[in-house]
Amino acid sequence: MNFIKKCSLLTAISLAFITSNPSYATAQTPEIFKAKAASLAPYQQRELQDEVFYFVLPDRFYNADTSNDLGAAADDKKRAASHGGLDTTHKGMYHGGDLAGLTEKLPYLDNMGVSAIWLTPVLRNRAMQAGTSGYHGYWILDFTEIDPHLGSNAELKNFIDQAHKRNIKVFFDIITNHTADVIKYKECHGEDGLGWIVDAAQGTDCPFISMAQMAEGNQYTTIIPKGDEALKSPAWLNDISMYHNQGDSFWHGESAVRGDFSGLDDLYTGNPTVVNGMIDIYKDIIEEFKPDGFRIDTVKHVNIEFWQLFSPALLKFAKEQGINNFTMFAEVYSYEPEILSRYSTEAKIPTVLDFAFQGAVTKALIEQQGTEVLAQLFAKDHFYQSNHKYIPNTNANSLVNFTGNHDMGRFAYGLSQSPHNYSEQEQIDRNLLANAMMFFSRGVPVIYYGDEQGFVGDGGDQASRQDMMPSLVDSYNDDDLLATDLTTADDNFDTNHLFYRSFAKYSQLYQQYPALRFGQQTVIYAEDKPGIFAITREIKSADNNELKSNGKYKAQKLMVVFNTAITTQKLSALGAKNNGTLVYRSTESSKANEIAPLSFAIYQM
Ligand SMILES: [Ca+2]
Ligand SMILES: [Ca+2]
Ligand SMILES: [Ca+2]
Ligand SMILES: [Ca+2]
Repeated sequence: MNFIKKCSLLTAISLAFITSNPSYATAQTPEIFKAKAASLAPYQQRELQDEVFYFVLPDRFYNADTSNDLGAAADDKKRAASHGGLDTTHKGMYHGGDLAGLTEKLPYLDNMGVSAIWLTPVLRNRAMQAGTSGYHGYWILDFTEIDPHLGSNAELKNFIDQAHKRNIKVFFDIITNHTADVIKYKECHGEDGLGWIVDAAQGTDCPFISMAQMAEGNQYTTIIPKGDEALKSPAWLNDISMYHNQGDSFWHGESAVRGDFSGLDDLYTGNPTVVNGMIDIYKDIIEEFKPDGFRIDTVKHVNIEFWQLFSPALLKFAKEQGINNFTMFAEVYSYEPEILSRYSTEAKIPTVLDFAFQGAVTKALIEQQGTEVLAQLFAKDHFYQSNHKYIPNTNANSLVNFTGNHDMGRFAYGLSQSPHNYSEQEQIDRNLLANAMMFFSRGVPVIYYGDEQGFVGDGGDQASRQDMMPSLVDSYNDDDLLATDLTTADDNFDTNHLFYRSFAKYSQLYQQYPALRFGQQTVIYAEDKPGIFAITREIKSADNNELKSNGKYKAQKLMVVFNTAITTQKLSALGAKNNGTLVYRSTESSKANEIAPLSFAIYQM
């Protein structure tokens, strides 16, 4: 679609800040979009709720150093398993992006208002497994060094230094559930562990064997293929007794915790040696790199008792290392607040990614369910209330919001697949509104890399991990990106993209009004069909004492009104005499008391 045509369509919904600058499609100096409020506190003093996150797969971002594209040298005896895997035309292989590339592109992120970067795992991976590569980082062999495809330990330190100089935090994505797939079972992979002897009709899984079945003498015969005996680091990870060895998870019951994640060696996380070994591994990472926090992978697949020891130990250690606001958030793949909240309360992890939020926004803006689905979600926020020693006053404000990710796919993909057959313009409007809900409802926003450039994708997993640098993957490059004429075959660091600019504006508002970060949320209006959803965010002066390091905030109350309908809605629906002073609205409307279709407005009360 021609971009000029898009511009004319955009006038109906144009963001106010774009309206005031009609020449936005022309080249600008990126610095003029610098969105961060001058008042943004130094990173050492900020809490999780202060952050605007950017979640990125370094391999798919920017390749600033082609000399590391093949990873370790083929003749590097210690690291040969981390050599190769490069195929820039294949969505399941390494594409060359690296830490040097991320460092070079920090201004691009800074200017969008990003205050924290979450990297997919950067530790050294097995380069190849079952025909695809470890470009995503989730197949760790060596927990003590950086994957050579991404750069060196020194380059990671430099990246963090440069980010900190821009007042941007860096979060690592960590894994304790599994390592790369090294251990095999003779019953599935043969005597040498190199093949597959499972009945083809059963697929290529090694069926899970329960503990009850093991007690009856039914168990797998483990084997490490010749030459792979010392692949992992630290050395204790090469001990087969440190793993469950029960075959592949089918994601339910006992198998969800003790099964292998598609062959990835599932650690025996009930064993004190493993608990202490993992605590030591990540203490060393904290000590060496001084990251600002961790996102923890596959948390639901590890027993709760492990987290009860692991989380307090690391939070305490980080504090001792001088990282006062070090924090962690968990990936618990569940849409139920009752289940999600177990991990931020009982398991003692500070907070979790809010899959339930993602689910509710999908229902409201893709499926066109009533805005009451959002009210129903927030009605369960009390599940997150906790107050234990290392995590005082945890509540739903610290949940980590997102609209899509590298596993489930992008929000834009969900919209593109809707049976409602949304026009491109409506897909754009609905994306903008979903992002606004992510920023201005309670919870911390995460921008999934590429969303700011209108990436869509053909699905989840590999299909949602497009390149920001010019791509050679056909199934990416045939996508129709939103609000641009570019494709993923082009360089996509466009600081004039409508979505990039909207994120910059949202970030600015988020940083400018403490109530949008710390204010108690109250739902004041929802309905059983698409229409208005309204909340207030309030910091009462009495709350100040409860804000552990932010007692500085004055009382503040904002109202945020979203319109999920394709018709104009009247503010009078809220039944209030005084709706406050307009702070911002995403779409101009002819009357002050109206909210344009698929738009939102913020008022100060
Ligand atoms: Ca590279
Ligand atoms: Ca395995
Ligand atoms: Ca497990
Ligand atoms: Ca495609």
